[in-house]
Amino acid sequence: MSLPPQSQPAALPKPMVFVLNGPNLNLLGTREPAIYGSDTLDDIAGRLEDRARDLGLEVDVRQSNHEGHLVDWLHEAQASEAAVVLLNAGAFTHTSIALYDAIKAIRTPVIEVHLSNPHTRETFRHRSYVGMAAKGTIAGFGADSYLLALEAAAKLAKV
Ligand code: CA2
Repeated sequence: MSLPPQSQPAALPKPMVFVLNGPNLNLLGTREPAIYGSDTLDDIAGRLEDRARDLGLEVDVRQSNHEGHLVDWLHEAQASEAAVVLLNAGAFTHTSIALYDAIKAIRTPVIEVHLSNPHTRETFRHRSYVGMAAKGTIAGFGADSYLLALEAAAKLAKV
């Protein structure tokens, strides 16, 4: 026997995954396809939303060219009890002690994501302040890096 709709328990909210993207990633798909692929950030967001639905997760995909926005969003992830953050900090990866501190300051696990593999590129890309603070890193698989990171996020969120 099924309960009348008003007596049914409310559906549990799905774990939220913030997907934060740093400088110049708004230009994805328009230039340097040999390095970054031809998908736009909107294409990647669509693929993440589809996979998140299958995994029982919600995704909130954002991009900013401003370091402080990324810091604020990391704080927001913790305050809003997001389950996991996927962070492609772009070039701030290699420069930002503010992002290192923000990742260390929150309990929310952060997965570092890169389209390319920075270790096969210029030496200035070999140091990652984000990677020094992150739970783990997925890099070098193009747009699939984000999808692979979402699989890891599902395991961390235990869905
Ligand atoms: O491989 C990645 O995902 C990077 O985070 C991309 C950053 C780069 O500074 C990191 O070392 C590795 C650069 C993003 C720039 O995105 C563009 C997209 C289209 C055209 C030009 C730049």
